Amino acid sequence: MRICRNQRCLELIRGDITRQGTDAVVNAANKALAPGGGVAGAIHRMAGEGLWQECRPLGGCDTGEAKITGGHQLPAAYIIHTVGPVYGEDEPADELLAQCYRESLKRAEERSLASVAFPALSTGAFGYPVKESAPIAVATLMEALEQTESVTQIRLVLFGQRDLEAHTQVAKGEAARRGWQVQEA
Ligand code: AR6
Repeated sequence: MRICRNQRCLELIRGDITRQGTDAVVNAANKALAPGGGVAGAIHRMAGEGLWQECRPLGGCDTGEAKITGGHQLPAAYIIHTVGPVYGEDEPADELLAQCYRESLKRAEERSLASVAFPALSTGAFGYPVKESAPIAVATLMEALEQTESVTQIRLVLFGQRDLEAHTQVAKGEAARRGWQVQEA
């Protein structure tokens, strides 16, 4: 499913972030930018040792910030690493989560990239309930797409069917409210 306005689209799919051929993919990173579990583990495994070598000298990343590296052996040319809030610990969680999506897009804009794929940040090991995170992710990305220059295509890649359905429901509601067109896949 895609929602579009002014040739800018937010697409929602079920899939694996490591397999996306967008200009950049976003990593749900830890503060050390080290290989870990979930998305970070999958990205580092697929990208290869060169990614950790590039990440190590970057000095880590704070919650709500984003850093960019090459894509190494991923299909995407770049990886944007952002550290989401740990639910129940990092506050204000909603603002920090929105900031992760916005800061990631700033790194993409600095490189004049056109397409970026995101996982559902913070909703795995960091414990953010999808019911609460989905409206933040969708609204933040739609608002960002109204202001970006180079980025015109954003893909939200959800790992499970329930996560896809939760985000799709929110996206349809926001599309109706903000006058975006819904294109069923
Ligand atoms: N593609 C797309 N989504 C995925 C994939 C994948 N290959 N694998 C998992 N997900 P998480 P976080 C979903 O835990 O909550 C790591 O250990 C998953 O189902 O990757 O931000 C890091 O090192 C969930 O919905 O990220 C950090 O320490 C979502 O992606 C910490 O976890 C995010 O899950 C970051 O935690």
